[in-house]
Amino acid sequence: MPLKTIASLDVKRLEILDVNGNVDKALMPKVNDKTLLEMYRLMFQIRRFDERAILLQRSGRLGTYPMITGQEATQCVPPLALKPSDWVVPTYRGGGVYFARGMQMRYGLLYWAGDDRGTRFPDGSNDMIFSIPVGTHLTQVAGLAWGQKLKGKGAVAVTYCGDGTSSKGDLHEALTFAGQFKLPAIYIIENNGWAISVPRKRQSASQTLAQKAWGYGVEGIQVDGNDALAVYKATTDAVERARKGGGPTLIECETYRMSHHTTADDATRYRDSKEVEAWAKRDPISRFKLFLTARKLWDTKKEKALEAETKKWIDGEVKAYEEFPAPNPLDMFANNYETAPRALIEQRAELEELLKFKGGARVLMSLPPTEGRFP
Ligand SMILES: Cc1ncc(C[n+]2csc(CCOP(=O)(O)OP(=O)(O)O)c2C)c(N)n1
Ligand SMILES: [Mg+2]
Repeated sequence: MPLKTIASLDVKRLEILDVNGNVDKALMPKVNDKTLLEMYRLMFQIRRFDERAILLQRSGRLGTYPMITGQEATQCVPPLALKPSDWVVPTYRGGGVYFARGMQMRYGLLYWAGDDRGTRFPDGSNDMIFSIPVGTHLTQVAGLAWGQKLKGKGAVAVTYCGDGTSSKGDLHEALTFAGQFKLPAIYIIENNGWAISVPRKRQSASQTLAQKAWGYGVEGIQVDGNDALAVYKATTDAVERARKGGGPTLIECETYRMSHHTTADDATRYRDSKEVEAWAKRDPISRFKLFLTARKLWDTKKEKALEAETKKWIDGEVKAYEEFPAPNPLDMFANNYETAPRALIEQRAELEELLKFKGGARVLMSLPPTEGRFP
């Protein structure tokens, strides 16, 4: 007797816009021209911002920076399916998410200069700063979604993690919880092909990352993450379901990290340039431009105007970032504890004393390594 099939997996992949700008009309989501143009503006501007941030880092004007290029659709489009009052927690690579959520990018730069004043969100925003330890936010977002469910006002919580991070236990715990409590949570796996130097193939034996959803009673779908229309449809569907009490969704956006892991990495040491060239042909911005042009929504004149506007915007953000008053070194002790432990109180007092002397901070920097100063 053959065994009975008691459950089966049916993993779907959503693709709407091909690399030549052609659309699968049957799958085309309802989206007005204004939103389409906004998608393009966001993706275009964050690409230019990324290029400038890299130049700033290379010329010593910015700290380590994680590149976004190639992932613009996955990052900039889901926020368009949300309300400002929803909750969003991206990863450290999520500059495009924050930008689409209305963050002033001078703060994005400030953050990567090591200044915690860079975590400034638009007034009224519920969004949160990412965690550098990968995946630790995933269970917190289940908690956020649970809070929203209890409040009953229909808000959703959206979060991101990388393909590498999807191997961590955090996602297992978060999805178990989100599935069981039918939470209004959306988990986007930003599968960019690499976790630093580990390729997706070596990351997990799972055929897709989307299918992990089935293990937890969560809806799951794989999406062409370089296809802004597919990302928009998958997110709007998931948001609608979540707002109606239909529970969580896991969306695997298959995209590609076109650049290094961060400015501290050299991807040419571990990956084949042919792979990068192949993905360049699947660029999310160029195919969207072809689509807009065919719809008569875009032309070279508009492109030129956007280019000029973008340069002006970035110049302004960089100027504002570089003109920020220097931080008070004592700020590093703020906002960590409600009641600071004694060691920190002593260290703060020590620094305060040193800062009373001219060049005091420099004296501190030139002290020998921690040896002998900490038990
Ligand atoms: C808990 C933890 N372990 C290790 C690291 C070091 N680390 C930083 S990024 C990264 C790879 C993450 O890859 P992925 O999740 O695919 O995200 P991507 O950088 O590709 O966006 C690792 C292992 C970390 N930040 N946190
Ligand atoms: Mg990755």
